[in-house]
Amino acid sequence: MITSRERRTSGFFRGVLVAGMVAIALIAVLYFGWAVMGLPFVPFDFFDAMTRALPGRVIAFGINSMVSVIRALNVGPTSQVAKLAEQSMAIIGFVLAVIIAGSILVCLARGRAWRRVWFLCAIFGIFLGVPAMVMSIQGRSSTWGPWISGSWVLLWLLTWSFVLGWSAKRLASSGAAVDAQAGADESGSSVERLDRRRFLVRLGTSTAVITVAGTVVGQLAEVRRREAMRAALAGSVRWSATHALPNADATLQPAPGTRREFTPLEQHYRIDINTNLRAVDEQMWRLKIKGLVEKPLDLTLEGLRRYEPLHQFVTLSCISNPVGGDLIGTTRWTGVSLKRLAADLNFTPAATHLKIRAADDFFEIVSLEAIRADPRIMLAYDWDGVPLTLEHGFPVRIYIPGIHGMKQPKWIESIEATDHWEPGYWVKRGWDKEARMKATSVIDTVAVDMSLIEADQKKRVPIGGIAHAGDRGISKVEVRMDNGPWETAELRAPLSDLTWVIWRYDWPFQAGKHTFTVRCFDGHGTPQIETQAPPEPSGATGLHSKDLMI
Ligand SMILES: Nc1nc2c(c(=O)[nH]1)N[C@H]1C(S)=C(S)[C@@H](COP(=O)(O)O)O[C@H]1N2
Ligand SMILES: [Mo]
Repeated sequence: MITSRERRTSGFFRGVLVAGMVAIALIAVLYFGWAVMGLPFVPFDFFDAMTRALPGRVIAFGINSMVSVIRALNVGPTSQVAKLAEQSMAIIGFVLAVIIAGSILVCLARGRAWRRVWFLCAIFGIFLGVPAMVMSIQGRSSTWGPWISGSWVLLWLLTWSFVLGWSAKRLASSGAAVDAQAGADESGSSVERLDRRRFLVRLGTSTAVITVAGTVVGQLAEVRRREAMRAALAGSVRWSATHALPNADATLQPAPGTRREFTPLEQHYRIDINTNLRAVDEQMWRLKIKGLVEKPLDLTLEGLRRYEPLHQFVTLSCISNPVGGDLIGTTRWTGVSLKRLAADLNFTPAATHLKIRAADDFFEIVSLEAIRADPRIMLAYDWDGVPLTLEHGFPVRIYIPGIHGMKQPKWIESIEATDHWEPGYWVKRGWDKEARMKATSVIDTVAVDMSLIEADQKKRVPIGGIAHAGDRGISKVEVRMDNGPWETAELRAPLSDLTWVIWRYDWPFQAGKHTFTVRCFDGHGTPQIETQAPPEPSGATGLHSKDLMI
C-alpha cells in the first residue's frame, strides 16, 4: 500500500522532475532563437540587468573572487574565462529560477479544476514573462526591435507555464481516477503508475528532443558566427603586419619568455558589463553631440575618420587587474583628438564637462579643461590599423592617458555637454574617482633554460618582464634575489611614453631555491607602492615575485 505521505513526496518529486524537463526545453528554445535568429536570450539579459542593479560592493566582490579563482586555477586568459563563467552562471541561475517557479506552479495546480489551473498558468506566465520581456527589451542580446523581442519572450514564458499547468493536471488526473476506485487496490495503483509513467516518458522524450535539437542547431549557428568574426579579423591587414614597431632598433632584447611587447588583437584582454553583445550597424550608427551646444549634431564614423588621424601606442589596464595579472595590453590606437574635435562642436560658454554615454548604459564624465589641456585624449576607431572589433568597442571608444579602463567607455553613442561633474558608472559604484594607474612591475620570466655564459665564465640567467605607470613613464626597475640588495635592471626603449616598458636583468646564477622580486620607479622617480592592496577601490598595489627551485 502507498501511504498518503509517500504519495505526497513522490508527487513533489514528480513535480520537480516535470518542472526541470520543461525548464531545460524552454532555455533550449530561447537559445535556438538567439543563436539562429538573433532573438533575445533572457538568461544573459537577466544577468546583465543584475550586474547593473546590484550594489557596487556585491559586484566588486564578485569580480574579485572570480579573478582570484581563475588565477588560482590557472585555466587561461582571465577575461575570456571570466566571460564564460558569467555566461554559465547566467544560464544556471536562470534554469534554477525557472525550475523553482515551475515546481511551485505544478504543486499549486495539482488537484484544482481546469479553470483554476489556466488562471494560475496565466498568472505565472505573466509574472515571469513580463519582467523577462522588459529585461530583454532593455538588454543587449537581441538584434530585433522591442515588439518582436518582447513578444517572443512573453510567448515562450506563457507557453512554459501552460505546458506545466497541463502536465500537472495530467499527472493529478491519472491519480484521481484511480483514487475514485474505492480501496485503490494493487491493480488500481499499478494502472495509475503505468499511466503516469507513460505520460512522464512522453513528456521527457518531447522535452529531450527539443533540448537537443535547439542546443545543437543553436550551437552550430553560434560557432559559425564566431568563425566568421574571427575570419574577418584574421583577413584584415593590420598595421603591425606591414610596419616595424617604432622601437625596432632598441638595443636591449627582452629576456626570452617575456610577453609580447605589442599585444596581438586576439590576446588583448576584454572587460565590460555585457554577457553578450549586439552588433552595431555602422551605417545606422551616429555619434550624437547634444546638451550645452549651439546646435545638436550627428556625426558619422566616416565624418570622424575625415579628421586628421592621431596614432598612439597605448597600454590599457583594468583596475581589477591584480599585481602580475593579465588584464593589461598594448596596441596602436588611431582616432581623432578630442581637443581638435571639440573645436568644431560649438559648445556654449556654460559647458564644462562632457558626459560620454555608451550603448550599454556605461558612461563617464570628462572635463573640457582636461580635453583642452591634453590633445592625447581621443575618440579611437582603429586598433592596430583595423576597425575596433565588436568586443573592443566598435565603432568608437575614448582614450584618456594615465587612467584605468573603467573610465573609458567603448561603444560610444553620445556626447552630452553639461555644466557639472558627476560620478561615472564605476565611480557611482564605489570605485576610485580618479582611477589613475599605479606604478606596477611584473616578472614574466626567469629564463633558466636560456642561461648565458659570459666571458668571465659566469653563468647568467635572463630575468624579464614589464613595468608600467600610466602616462608617467618608468625611470628605473630593480630586481632582488631573496632578501639581497636591489639590483638595477636594464630598460628597453618603450613603444611610446604611454606604454609599458620592457625590462631585463641578467642574474648571476646561484643554484638553490630562490624568490625573485621586482619593483619600479615612475618617470618622476616615485617608487611603486609596496604595501599590498586589493584592486578595489583604487587598483592593486604590492610587489610581484616569483619563486624558483633551480
Ligand atoms: N561601454 C563600456 N565601456 C567600457 C566598459 C564597459 O563595461 N562598457 N568597461 C571598461 C573597462 S572596466 C575596461 S578595463 C575597458 C576594457 O577595454 P577592452 O575590453 O577593450 O580591453 O573598457 C572600459 N570601457
Ligand atoms: Mo576594467
